[in-house]
Amino acid sequence: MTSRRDFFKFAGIAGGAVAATSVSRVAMAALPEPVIQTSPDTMAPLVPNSGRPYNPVVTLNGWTLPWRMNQGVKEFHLVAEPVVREMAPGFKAHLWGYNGQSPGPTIEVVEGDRVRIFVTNKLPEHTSIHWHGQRLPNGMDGVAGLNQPAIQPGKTFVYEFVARRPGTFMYHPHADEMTQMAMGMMGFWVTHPKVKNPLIDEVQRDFCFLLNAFDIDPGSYTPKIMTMLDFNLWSWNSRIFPGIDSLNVRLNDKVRIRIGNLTMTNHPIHLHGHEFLVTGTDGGPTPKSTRWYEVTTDVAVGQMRQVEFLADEEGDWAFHCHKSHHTMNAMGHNLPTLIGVDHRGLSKKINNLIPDYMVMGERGMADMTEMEMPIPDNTAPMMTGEGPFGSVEMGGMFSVLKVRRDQKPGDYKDPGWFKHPEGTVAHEYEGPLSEPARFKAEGGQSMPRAQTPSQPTEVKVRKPQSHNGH
Ligand SMILES: [Cu+2]
Repeated sequence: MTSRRDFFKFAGIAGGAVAATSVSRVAMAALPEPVIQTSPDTMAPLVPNSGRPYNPVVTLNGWTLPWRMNQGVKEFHLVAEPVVREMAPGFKAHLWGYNGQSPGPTIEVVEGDRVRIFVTNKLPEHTSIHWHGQRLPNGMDGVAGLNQPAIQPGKTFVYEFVARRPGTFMYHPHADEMTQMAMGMMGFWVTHPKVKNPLIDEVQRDFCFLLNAFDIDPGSYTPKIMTMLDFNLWSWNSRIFPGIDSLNVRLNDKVRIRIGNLTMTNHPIHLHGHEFLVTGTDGGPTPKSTRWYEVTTDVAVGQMRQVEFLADEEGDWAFHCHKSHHTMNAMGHNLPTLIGVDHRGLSKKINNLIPDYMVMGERGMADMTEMEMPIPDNTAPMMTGEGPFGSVEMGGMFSVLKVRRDQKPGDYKDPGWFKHPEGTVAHEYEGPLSEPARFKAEGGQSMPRAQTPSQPTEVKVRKPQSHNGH
C-alpha cells in the first residue's frame, strides 16, 4: 500500500461563491486542486481530518477522494478523463475514468453533510454525473438533457446537495452512457450515518467495490463499446484476478462488504466459509425482519448490496461471482467440449492442413493453465493465479478473504498464505479401496430407452472459429 499523504494535498485557496452552473476562469482558481491517483494498489482508509467523524471504508484496488471544507461545505473535485488502468499485472487497458483511474475515487460523506462537487470534463465528448440512489434536488440528478445541459469538453460544472440518507451509492455518467460506462466511468459513494442507527452496526472492516465488465480483444487496449452481452473481462473495480487484492481481516472482526453492479448482467456473489446477512440495498439499511443468512447474494444490474458477517474462521476463503464464466479471463469460447475425445494422431493430421491448429480440452480445460500457449502481448491468461498448492485456475471476478488471528486491528497488509494446522488439509489417500457405490437403476426401475440409434454417434472435431469471443 502506498502512503495516502503523497497525494492528500489541496491548493490552499479559499473557495469563492460558485452559483452558476458553468464555472468561469476566475472561479476556477477557487476550485480545490484535483487529486490524481494512478496506482492500482488498495489504499489505506482515509481517516477524516475535517467534518464529522466516521469509520472509513476501504476500496478494493482503489482510494477515497480527499475533500476540502469550505465554510461548512465538503468540496470535491472530479476530473472526467482518459486513463490507463492496469487490470492485472502485465495487462493495461485504455479506459475513461475520473482523477487518474477507473473506477473513479470513492466519495465518503456523513449523513446531513452539504456536498459540493466540481466536475471538470477532459474527455473528447460531453458528459454528466448522475448520483445513483441519492435524494437530491431534481436539477442535481445529472441526466444530461433532462435535468441539466451536458458538460462540454473543457468545461467544469458544479453539483451541490445534502447527503440526506445514509447508505451505499454509486456515481456514473448519464450522457452517452453506453460508451462512457463501457469505457469504465463510474465510482462508489458511501454516506455514513450521523448518529448511531439501529439498523447500521459498527464494523471493524468495511470494504467496497463495483462490479464492471469490459470487452477488450486479446492483445488490444481499448474496450469495444457496442458490446451488450458478450463481455470477455469481468472485473471488480476494473481489476481481474489475479489482479484483485485480497480482503485481509483479523479473526473475529465484524466485516461489511458493499458491492454495486454497473455491468449488464447479474452477479451471484459467493463467500466461502462464512454466512452473511444482507444489511443494505440501494434503498438504505434493510429492516432486521428481512435479514436471513446466505452464502451467495445476487447483485442485479444497477443494484447495490451490503453484506455483513463475523469473520470467525481462520484461513484463505474464496470470494467470487458464482457464474463460472465470470471467473475466467478473455479466451475463445466457441470451442466444442472435447472431454473424452481421444485425438492423439488427429491433431497431427489437422496440422498438415492447418499449421497453427491446436487441440485443447481433451481432459477438461485445466491443462490450459499449464500449456505453453502463446498469447498476445497485453493479455491476461484465461485461468491463472498461483496458490500455495498450485494454480487456482481462476480469472475475472475472484478474490480471497484472508482471516488471521495475528492480523493487527486496522492493518490491511496481505498476510501471505494461510498456514494450515497439521492434519487439516485434504490429502491423498493411500490405503485400500473398495468398489464405490454407483447408480445402477438406468433401464431398470427408471424408464428404458425407447429407441436406439442405428449406428453409434460419431464425434467430429471442429476447428475453433475464433479466439476472441467470450
Ligand atoms: Cu458474475
